[in-house]
Amino acid sequence: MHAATSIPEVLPSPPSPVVTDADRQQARRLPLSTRFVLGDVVTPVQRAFLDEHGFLVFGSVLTTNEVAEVLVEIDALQTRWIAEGRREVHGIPLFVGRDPDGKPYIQRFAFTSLFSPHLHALVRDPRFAPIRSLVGRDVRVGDREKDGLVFNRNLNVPGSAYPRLGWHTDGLRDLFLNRAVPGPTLNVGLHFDRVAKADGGLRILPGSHRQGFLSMLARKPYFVDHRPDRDEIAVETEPGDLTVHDGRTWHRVERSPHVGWRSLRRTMYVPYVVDAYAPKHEGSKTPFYHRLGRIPRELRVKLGR
Ligand SMILES: O=C(O)CCC(=O)C(=O)O
Ligand SMILES: [Fe+2]
Repeated sequence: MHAATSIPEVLPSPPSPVVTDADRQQARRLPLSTRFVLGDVVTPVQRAFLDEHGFLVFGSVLTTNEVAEVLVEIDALQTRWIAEGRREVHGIPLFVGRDPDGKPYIQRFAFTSLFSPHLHALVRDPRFAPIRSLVGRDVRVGDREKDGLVFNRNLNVPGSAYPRLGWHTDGLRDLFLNRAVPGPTLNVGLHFDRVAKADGGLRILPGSHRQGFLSMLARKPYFVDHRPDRDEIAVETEPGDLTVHDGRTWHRVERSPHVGWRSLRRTMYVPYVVDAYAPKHEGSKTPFYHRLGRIPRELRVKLGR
């Protein structure tokens, strides 16, 4: 038995909004670049926009101060994990590359809320209750599930372990984890840098979550395809913005055209989960897609490509 594997608390969330045809029509008329305001509840039009396009952006959900506080936590975690020579957490590999000065730089952190009380508390803040209502009822934070609370730092330098990410849906990963055809899961991201279309960043095929299982399986070759799609849109973000995307949408992360620190793009993905409790622990097996990704990534870092 492992300590502290009791099921995390179910968090309060308001009821999901009732969506009418008028709401759907209104949502369809809004530009795809709409930045919504997060209130005490998700509005029917916001829900309709997510259902229609597969994603939603809420502007300035974290304050400037909160953004800075999270970054301090992550820097502290980097110092600690580099000093420990840590390579993985609970079977999930850390992506360790080099920063613009050639120093070791963690570019994908997993399970951060297990190591930072500050982050553990932040993702339970009442302001996220409406976001949780989008995910479902009886939502918990998956501190120990999947990859936990993930923090990404995309950087475009020689030796970067994570400059970009090829086309994929997140649903297929859930398929490998659960061995079941995935229903809708939502991915909730917090953003820490100003990233406009010209800076690279998140690209999504709007509406692709509605195209069925076959499209999810085979519309593009997973992760190796980085080519722009004529139907893709760029999700532009400001520090403190929150995004929600349906796990079945096709998306990718475009490499920044800038180099060095100017290319830095930081995001945090919050695992709000409703499915059967499946915690990871020390000694958990590395999922096969993480084992697969590890080899080319570590080679790239070594060769400084
Ligand atoms: O960096 C992002 O915003 C998205 C990352 C992503 O798609 C993933 O980790 O599955
Ligand atoms: Fe993804």
